[in-house]
Amino acid sequence: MSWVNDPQGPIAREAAGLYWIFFAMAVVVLVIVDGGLIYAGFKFRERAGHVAKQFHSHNLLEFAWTLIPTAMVLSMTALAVPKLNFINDTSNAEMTIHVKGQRWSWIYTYPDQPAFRTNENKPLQTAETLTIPANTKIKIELEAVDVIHSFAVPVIGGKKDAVPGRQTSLWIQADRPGTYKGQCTEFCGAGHADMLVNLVVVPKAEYAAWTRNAVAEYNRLNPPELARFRATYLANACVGCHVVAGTTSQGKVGPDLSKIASKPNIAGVLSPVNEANLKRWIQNPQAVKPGTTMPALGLSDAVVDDIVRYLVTLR
Ligand code: HEC
Ligand SMILES: [Cu+2]
Repeated sequence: MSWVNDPQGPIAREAAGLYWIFFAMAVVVLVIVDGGLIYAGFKFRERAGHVAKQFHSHNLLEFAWTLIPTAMVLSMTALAVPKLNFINDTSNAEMTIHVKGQRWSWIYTYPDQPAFRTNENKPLQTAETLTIPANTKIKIELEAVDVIHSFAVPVIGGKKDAVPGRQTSLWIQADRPGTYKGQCTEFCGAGHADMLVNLVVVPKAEYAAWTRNAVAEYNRLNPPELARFRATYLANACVGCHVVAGTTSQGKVGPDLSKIASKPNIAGVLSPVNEANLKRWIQNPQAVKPGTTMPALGLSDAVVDDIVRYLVTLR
């Protein structure tokens, strides 16, 4: 399924239409230029008894090869500008989702409306997956925390850079329910290849039910008594390298920590998995396992204590 053959939303459809027109123009140019070159090469090649005709300042030819390309470029512009305006027009969106790019995951914050509010009285946030209703114009507000990332889901179209210190936006819309793959398209470091966009489109009529379930699941995985410890974990660099299911921690560089408290050991070397050992590991992984690629982050004792109190609940 590629966006040119099988576009799944209005933006990709507009872009695919243009793509085929430009492709046809390019084929015509290829045939005329290379065809003429090959024809002339044979017909006028040097051979005994034949002298090639020499000419320059041929007005008709010079006009033709100036005017035809100019007309082509101008017509491409005339075709493309209205499409670009359409693609860039984020007005009249039915829903706005805030998307934050950080090494190496996307964090989606749903609208600040009662339906999306969690037990923390904040709008629902997800990281693995962005779920939207079908046939609905969605505005995406983009922000980047660290370096430039780029949000793109080719089959439904739309692509925009997320730039630190600036807010950019685009809109997306999918014709049909399904799962669509996208990717950060701006190289952003070691975990770049894992910075995927997993877009799930549900039927419009089922979106309210999806929202209820998603909020309930979030509340189940994020009980209020752990709020402070979890917040400390989520505020630190761990999230860029580790997954904790149901949270915005979706880094794929290190092991999945969703069930760390049920594991027999830490990094294969330190057991059991308890607060003291986790603290030892986080404060100085190199001392526990020389050569490990997890860095010491130089966090204060208090911060590490909070983090390990959260980790021991993950089973
Ligand atoms: C730059 C990436 C990176 C960062 C940042 C990072 N880790 Fe890790 N972490 C790793 C890697 C890689 C491993 C695997 C190390 C090994 O097995 O040698 C690991 C292993 C672990 C383990 C053991 C997992 C297991 O399954 O045994 C724990 C627990 C852990 N990290 C917690 C943390 C916490 C908490 C933070 C934040 C304070 C953090 N990490 C920050 C990359 C990172
Ligand atoms: Cu990125």
